[in-house]
Amino acid sequence: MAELKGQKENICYLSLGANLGPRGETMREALRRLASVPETRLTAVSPLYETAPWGKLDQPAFLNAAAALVTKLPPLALLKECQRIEKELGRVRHEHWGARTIDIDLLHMPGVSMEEPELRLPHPYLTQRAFVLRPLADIAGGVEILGRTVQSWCRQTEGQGVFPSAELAHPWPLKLIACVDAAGGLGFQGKLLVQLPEDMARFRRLTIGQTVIMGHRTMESLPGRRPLPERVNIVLSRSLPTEAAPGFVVCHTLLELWQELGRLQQEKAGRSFWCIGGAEIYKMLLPYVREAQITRLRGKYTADCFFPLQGLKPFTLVREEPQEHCVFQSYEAEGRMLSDETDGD
Ligand code: PH2
Ligand code: MG
Ligand code: MG
Repeated sequence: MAELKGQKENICYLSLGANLGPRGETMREALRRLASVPETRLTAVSPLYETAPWGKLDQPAFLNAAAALVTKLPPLALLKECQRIEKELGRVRHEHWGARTIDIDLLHMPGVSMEEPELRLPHPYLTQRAFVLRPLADIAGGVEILGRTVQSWCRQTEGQGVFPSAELAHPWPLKLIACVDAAGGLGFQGKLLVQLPEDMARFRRLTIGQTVIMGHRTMESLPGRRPLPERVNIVLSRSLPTEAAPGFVVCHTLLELWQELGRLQQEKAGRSFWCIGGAEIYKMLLPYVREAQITRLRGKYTADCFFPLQGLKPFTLVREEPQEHCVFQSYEAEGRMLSDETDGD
């Protein structure tokens, strides 16, 4: 194997899989913990995939993803860190290839080949498994392993039952905040329906120090077209040129947004990412939202754009706080947090 000097940085590609318990939450938590491994940076995460069990068929479907780390740790030290995270997240080792709350495997470190009892690199089944190759192709399609690119290995495993997982495709779930009238109205002629001091105070309290994600038109509606102070301001727009929005981070695709959120997460863990509208952005990002704070205005106004209220159906209303002119509602997406985990489901 290549000598890994203490201070040299190496790339390592990993595979994550879960098929017991709240799989999406566990995967996200594993990624957050990988992002805080010492001497290591998490540099890329694939979307999550829903995959048919491979090898041992009589077990629940998996969620799988791939991630890339840049690390100064030697392979066995990194393996130990992954095993620690598996254990912390409730991994119990039963049977070979059996069901698990979380599995984190080292796949490949360019330039490293190793055959130790604890660790073989590249991973011995890598080239046969679509559930590994498909997510890996998203973040490292051009990388060569055993003389062929990941993309090319991936094409050989087509038909193994690997599907993008719609609502769980992002490791850092979003929050959403909106102010709507009785009919779901959001705004009229590019402006909010009303400027309600209690709602504005709530918005400020929740988003200050955090990241806000908005569409092009919402950005245009901000006072002086300036970013909201004391917040990272992201604009998601297919066509807005980066230089046309000083003070904003412009993302042109969802993938760019996920990459930006990954970078921000790396910079400072525990930040919330608030989707603040408008209508199109709410609609596009709602599948990735885990918490929604909705201010319901009591009256009905003239509106020309609307919140996708039917999108809140899978959510549970967990709190209602009546105010003078509105009601503050808090919704949570289905799916338990790690801390309430009981048995596998
Ligand atoms: N992991 C296994 C065995 N089989 N199948 C899928 N779909 N995903 C996995 O992560 C997986 C598997 C052993 O680690
Ligand atoms: Mg495995
Ligand atoms: Mg493993």
